[in-house]
Amino acid sequence: MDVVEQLALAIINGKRDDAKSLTEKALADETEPKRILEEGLIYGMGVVGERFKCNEYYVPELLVAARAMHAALDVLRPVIVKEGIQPVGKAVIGTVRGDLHDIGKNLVAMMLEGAGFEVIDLGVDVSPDKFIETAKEKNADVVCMSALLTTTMTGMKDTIDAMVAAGVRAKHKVMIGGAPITQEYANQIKADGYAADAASAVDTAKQLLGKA
Ligand code: B1M
Repeated sequence: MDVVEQLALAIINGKRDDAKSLTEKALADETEPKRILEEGLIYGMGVVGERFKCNEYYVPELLVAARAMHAALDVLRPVIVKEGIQPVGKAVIGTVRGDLHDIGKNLVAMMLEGAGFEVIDLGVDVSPDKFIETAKEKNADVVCMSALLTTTMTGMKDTIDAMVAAGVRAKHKVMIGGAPITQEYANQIKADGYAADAASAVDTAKQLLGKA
């Protein structure tokens, strides 16, 4: 097993220290950074996502894998930036106005990052204006909204309506999710995509950008 395969395994098994040292070793061995990213980090997180989808992994395994992925990414990021490797896409993500739940949103953010997206995380209680302003400023491909309360999920429609009013709706895809959200609701408010969990969110985001 070469160093990149070992790195993927470290991520799958949530071994943070190994992920960091294997990334350092791969770079020291002059392994192509793109290969470290794609066959180490992204591949590893892809396996984690698949295991999560089929209930082989649960939230704790996802969190330790994410921790390992971030440790590796911290080492790799400056090299990626220097080499000008393009992300799969840019995603702005946040929990909608009035809603403070962020565990699911954080999982979605980290799975997107693990899949090679640049993720701008606005946190919780995000107003429609903040989503729009950031999406415009960062030239985001996709605006990702999470909601956990039936009383706040209407913030998704408010944001889409505000995007229409601001004339930017066609510029950014919109993906939504969260416990009370359904595909029917996504259709109703004219979101472009819905995902039931963090791993499916990666598939949906890629489909929306034609990169599936
Ligand atoms: Co709150 N809470 N909570 N809470 N809380 C729920 C959601 C609730 C169902 C509990 C209940 O009554 N049974 C209920 C909502 C009822 C409803 O609206 N139908 C509720 C309530 C009522 C409240 C308060 C109003 C309670 C009160 O104060 N009276 C209050 C509201 C605060 C506010 O937001 N303004 C409140 C507060 C809190 C805490 C702060 C204490 C805490 C949040 C801590 C935090 O997030 N940092 C909390 C928690 C932890 C929960 C429960 C227990 C767990 C939520 C969670 O993190 N799940 C929840 C009950 C439950 O679900 N068992 C509950 C784990 C997480 C991994 O799942 O977020 O669904 P989830 O994310 C999944 C998918 O939904 C999906 O992917 C994720 C991973 O697979 N997904 C997306 C999520 N976002 C996505 C976005 C996407 C795609 C997929 O694309 C963009």
